[in-house]
Amino acid sequence: MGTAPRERAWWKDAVVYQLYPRSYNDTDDDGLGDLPGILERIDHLDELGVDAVWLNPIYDSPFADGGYDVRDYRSLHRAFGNMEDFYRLRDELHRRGIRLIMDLVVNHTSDEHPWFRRARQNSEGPYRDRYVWRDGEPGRPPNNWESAFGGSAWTYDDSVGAYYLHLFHEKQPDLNWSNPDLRNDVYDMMRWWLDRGIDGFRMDVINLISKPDDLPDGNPDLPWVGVEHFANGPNLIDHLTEMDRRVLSDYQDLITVGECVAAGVKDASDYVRPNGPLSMVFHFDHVMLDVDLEAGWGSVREWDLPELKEVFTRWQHRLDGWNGLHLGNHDGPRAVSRFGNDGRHRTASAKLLATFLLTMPGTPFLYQGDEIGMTNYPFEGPEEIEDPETLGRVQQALEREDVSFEDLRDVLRARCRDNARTPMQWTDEPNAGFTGGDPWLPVNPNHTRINVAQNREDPDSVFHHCRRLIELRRQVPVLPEGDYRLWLPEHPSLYVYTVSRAEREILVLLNWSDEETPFEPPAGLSPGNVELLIANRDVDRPLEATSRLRLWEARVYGPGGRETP
Ligand code: TEU
Repeated sequence: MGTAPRERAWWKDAVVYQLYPRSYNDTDDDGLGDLPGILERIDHLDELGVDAVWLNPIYDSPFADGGYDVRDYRSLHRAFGNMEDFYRLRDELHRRGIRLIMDLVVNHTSDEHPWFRRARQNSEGPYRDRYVWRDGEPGRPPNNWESAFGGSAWTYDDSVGAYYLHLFHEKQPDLNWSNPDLRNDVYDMMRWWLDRGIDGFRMDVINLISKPDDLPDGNPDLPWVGVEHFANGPNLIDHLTEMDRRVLSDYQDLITVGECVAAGVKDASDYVRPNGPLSMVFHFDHVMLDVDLEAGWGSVREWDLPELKEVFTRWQHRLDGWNGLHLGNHDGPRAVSRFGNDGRHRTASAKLLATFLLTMPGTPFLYQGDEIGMTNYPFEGPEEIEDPETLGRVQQALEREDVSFEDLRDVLRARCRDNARTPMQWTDEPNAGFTGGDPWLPVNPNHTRINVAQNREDPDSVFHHCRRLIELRRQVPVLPEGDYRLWLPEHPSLYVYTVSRAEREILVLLNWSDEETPFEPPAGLSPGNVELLIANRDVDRPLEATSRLRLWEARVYGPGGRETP
């Protein structure tokens, strides 16, 4: 550390590891990962060198949607452990300088949450208004909005004689953020966790919390009908500002990451502007590239590299605030299967993707398993799937059209959220060392080749490449906050950019393709006195003498001599 006091927020220099607890490591052989399991593997996180861990929900839940259906915000699901386990994990992470980020799921609760149970029971009581109800006839929902998991977003509740809104599973009724008591209770709950020493929240679909009162029909041609009304809604900014004033601003040094569906740079700029309520957002623009907007879920669209460059470049240049960066999470295919080549060039392409993620300005989130290049799962049938989104969508497709499960297999293999949720691959042993019991989701058969143990032994592995990149990011302060500039925007297979600040410039060369590709430094790009900082293949020539980049080759150049941050 320099002598000047650091006024900069810690999260600007951080690399965050997203950890999906259910699939990380199981210590009691019930087939589900647990907090003691994370603790057992804490050295893995430490060696990788990450600065923070975001845990997907570990709250008490019936698990209709992987824990995003919370039954009790203030207790943990038994399978994960108890609060003692939580405190131990928190302390051991903190002892290693790793911060802890929890998932905040407040667009909806479980239908088993006491608020919803009371709301159902008593039309006069104070809880009814905490959810979004509308009168209606069975079979004629209040509007055409769709659930993200297929079908109408409305379920008729016989006992109440009205419809309730659920933008996700029918066991996830949406909360009514217009209700001040609800907001107070949410803020109290947030304080409860912050007082337990956590370092921030990742806020689930936070830009969906404000719905317009008149609930207008959505454009039926959009892949998620109604999204133009329920995303970035009328009172969203007010709610976020109030949350900031009433809770967040009382705590120092928090990270707040808003997951924002269907938010463009303009919307996002309002949420992350300096001193705004959120530190950063996750947007979906790059993960939507393979979605055919007309055909929706049941198709996979071919995308090309210039489109991907355009997305990242737009966010780098136009966002008025700090960027959150990710290439994958628990909601989709594996990064290497979606953006790389998970066949013959898996190792090289996984390293290229890590090079990209970890040299972009902003805060990178590395999803568990990507540090060893884990791939999609070869799904054969619906019995291997737990994900309610995939099951809902498959059912919808089978009902509507003349298709069979076999017809859907390719789409499903490309899209299913369980691709990212299969157990972490620690070893080549049965169940990949994840559990001594029956894993809740099948373990990818490729764990015999792709696992942490093997990665650690091999100095050329994806793991060691990620580890070195994280170290490099720490030593080169230009990277998190420099100015990004794209070169060769239209080149179909090379992604070339510079990140610079003051006199320092980092050059990143990525051959994002299966072909060896000629390379000539573009006019105007004259990185003088450059040293190779890291590469994913042996580099036998200096930059000036380089005329080709090998397939999936990634190189990072910068000024010689590293700075002390
Ligand atoms: O995801 C938000 C979301 O919109 C997802 O449905 C995503 O678009 C889709 O899965 C992509 O295929 C968040 C959580 O990350 C997800 O796990 C939850 O299911 C969802 O919210 C509801 O809480």
